[in-house]
Amino acid sequence: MFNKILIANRGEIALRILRAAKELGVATVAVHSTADKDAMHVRLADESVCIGPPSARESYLNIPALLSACEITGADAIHPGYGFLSENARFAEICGDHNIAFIGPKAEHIRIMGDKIEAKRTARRLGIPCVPGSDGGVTDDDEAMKIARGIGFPVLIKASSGGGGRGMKVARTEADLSTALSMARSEAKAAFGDDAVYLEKYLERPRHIEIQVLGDGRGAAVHLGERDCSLQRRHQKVLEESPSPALNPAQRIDIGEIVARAMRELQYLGVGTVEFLYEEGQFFFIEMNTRIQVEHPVTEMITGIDLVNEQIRIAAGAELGFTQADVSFSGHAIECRINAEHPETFRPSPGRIAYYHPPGGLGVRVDSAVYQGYNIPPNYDSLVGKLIVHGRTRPEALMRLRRALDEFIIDGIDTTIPLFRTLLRNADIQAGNYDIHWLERFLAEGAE
Ligand code: MV4
Repeated sequence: MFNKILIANRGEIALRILRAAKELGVATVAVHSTADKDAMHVRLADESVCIGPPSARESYLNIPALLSACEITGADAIHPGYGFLSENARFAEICGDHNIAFIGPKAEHIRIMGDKIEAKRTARRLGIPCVPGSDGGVTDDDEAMKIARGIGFPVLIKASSGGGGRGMKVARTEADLSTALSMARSEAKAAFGDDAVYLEKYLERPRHIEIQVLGDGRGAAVHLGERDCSLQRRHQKVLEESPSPALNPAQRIDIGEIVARAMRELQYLGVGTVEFLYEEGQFFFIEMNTRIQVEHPVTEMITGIDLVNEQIRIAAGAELGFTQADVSFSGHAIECRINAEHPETFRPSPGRIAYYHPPGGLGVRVDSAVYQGYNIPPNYDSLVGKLIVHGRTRPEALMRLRRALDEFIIDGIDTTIPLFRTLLRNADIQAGNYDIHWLERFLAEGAE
């Protein structure tokens, strides 16, 4: 096992990693920007190092500063959390070159999945069902038209370096295709310095369902079920749940087995998430994330498996230690992402938390790094915390979530808590009847 882990992140995920490290008996180093000197992760870690000014580029993304912090403190591993350097293959390699373990997948797999064309080619080779579309990148208009006619309109043009919704263009008819293609290309070039694009059948009303995986890098891998993340606004997830209200147990086992088999073949190491669009009973691969995700607690609550503990153990060379048959799923979990934003306009609301009272009781988990008197800096994302509930059934989880939201008091800033109170009274949400466009439609209609 490692002696000391440096946590290259901030906020709730830094605390989440600290907790896992402590339970493994491993010492921790927090790093922080000058804006985060009063952050809870700094206070709770065994040691801390200031690595730069508020701008993420000069602090949490500053590779030389992070390596120096390892050198100074004697840390032998880095956990990148999510965002920041978590899916930077070059950073994973650099850590290795400096004899520091990168707590994450092999650099090779991070690189493949970061290139969406390569990711899809790999998924297809591994027997994972993909959205019908181009076999690799598309360069010229005639070729694109041939493919589009073959799969049928509407089609979607995606940037290979994109992901998370950036750099996509829909072509509804043949007349739109050439313009959509050149716009997607130039936007991709400007945003990512890479104009490679590919083409897919556009699915009109899918759900976003993702499969959590865990592998030991030596051919053992399991799936830990799915999360339904269809409730999104501007490609930001708002609420996640498991199991998905749209799946039956047979469908869950089918797609889970396909993904687990693929991860065994790949000799995948660490945690990962294979993302699908799901429509009319069929799954279509879109992307794979090679990091711990914000919504991982939903899976932890129904499997009882500590995903961050597993990440650390496996990065330290441990075997998986259990098989698919040892994984069982119990009850239902739902997560709400509480942001420091106005609940209707979504305007960011940094500032001082004047009063803080988190909910508690059976089946309630709050992953947050804020506290009463804490001043939320304006420099980073607006996540203040995650409220996760578990119940034996979905109705029980929903009831518990409404109860917990009513207990949650955060004064002094705007938060999205009132939005969740509204959403959880809605009949579609209660019935699990929603797709990836549901929330935007609901908000546009004036959230009645
Ligand atoms: C799609 C799609 C429809 N058809 N691909 C957006 C984020 C990126 N990860 C993939 N995305 C989409 N890909 C095909 N072929 C619709 C979306 C999409 C979306 C996907 C998941 C969750 C929310 C979304 C919101 C808008 C569009």
